Amino acid sequence: MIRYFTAGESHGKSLVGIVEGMPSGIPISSEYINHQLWRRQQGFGRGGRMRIESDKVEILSGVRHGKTIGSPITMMIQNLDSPKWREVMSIEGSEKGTEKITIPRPGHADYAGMKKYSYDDIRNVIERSSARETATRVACCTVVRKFLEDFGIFIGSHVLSIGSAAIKDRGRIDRAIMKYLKASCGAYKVAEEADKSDLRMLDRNMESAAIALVKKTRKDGDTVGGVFEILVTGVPVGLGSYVHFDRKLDGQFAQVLMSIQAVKGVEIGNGFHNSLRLGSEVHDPFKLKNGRITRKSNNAGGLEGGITNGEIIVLHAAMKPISTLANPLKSIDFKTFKPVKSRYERSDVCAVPACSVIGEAVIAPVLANAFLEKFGGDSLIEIARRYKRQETFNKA
Ligand code: EPS
Repeated sequence: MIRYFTAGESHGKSLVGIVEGMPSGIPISSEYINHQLWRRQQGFGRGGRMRIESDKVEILSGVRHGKTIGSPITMMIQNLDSPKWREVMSIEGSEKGTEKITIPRPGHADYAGMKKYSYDDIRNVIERSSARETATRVACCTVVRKFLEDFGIFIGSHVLSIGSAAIKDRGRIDRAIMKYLKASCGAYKVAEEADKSDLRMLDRNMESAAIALVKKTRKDGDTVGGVFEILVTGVPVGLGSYVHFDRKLDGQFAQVLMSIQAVKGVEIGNGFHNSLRLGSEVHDPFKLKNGRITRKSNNAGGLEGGITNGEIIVLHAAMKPISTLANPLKSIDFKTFKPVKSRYERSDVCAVPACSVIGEAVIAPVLANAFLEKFGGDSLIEIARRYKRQETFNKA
């Protein structure tokens, strides 16, 4: 099974990730990973830090002559901002002379993290709870994503709403998406189209409204969240389990998406909307098309009973507004226990586009592990031999 691990503080020297359990023979390059890192850094509404960082991965182990060799893959990303933080983040030596952060930001991990680890300096919490960590997560998951792509499974995403600026004409967007999905890279074509927009929105009118909203939010010293959609194409029937609660794929997708900083809601297919409708309106009737079993609709989002049903996987995730506000909320100074305004530390106003790219990445290991569970093997060649694509799709 594939596992990965990330380490590193936001303003420390570098971020490190280790991916373990990758089969051998998967072609991979730092250039391929760097493109995903670049995508994660884009989006209107990001703060000053993104003008400093230019994330590039250095692969330190597990890849030889451009292919995975089955051993753990170690990757490192330098924090270009770190020289300014050398004293504050010093690994050795005393804390003397370093300012202690004692005012927690509401909504951030600051207060709960400080209490959990008995800190008198919230800097220890800020550094690791920061969404900077997702740079390494994307690097690790991109290696896994490449494995899926080698079997024709492609992941893409786009943004549905930023605050109250939400796509209204869903039918028009769906028609555009259906056209994009015909590309050889399936759902990734949706990602490429969304990448052309500053907010990764497929509806250009809504994008303008959303950009205006982000600008106003920044001026007001506030922050704004949003909702994004992830699509996966080329997924065979039967990944996951209805037998074991912990192997149900919908549960596993929810876990990894909820693990992204600031994500507070996940929906599989039209989950919430379905709850407002009758069963006869929700469940996706079967039909035969060119000798293939398919559905008239996809309200289930490609998952029934915790198992992939061969339709496109559709996931939605909601990101709350970032909790660092330039116009801060009330807090308490834990040095004096006096009420004060919360601290402001450089941050983003809106990071929903970045979050959607992270969402694409984090679901890859869930899918890859379910794929390996069914078709497993130690090398790309061995797995390819076991995976007979035609038989695993919905043939009548
Ligand atoms: C973040 C605060 C900001 C963001 C950061 C996440 O960083 P800084 O405190 O250095 O200005 O830019 O995101 C990233 C650095 C990144 O690479 O995504 C936070 O508090 O979570």
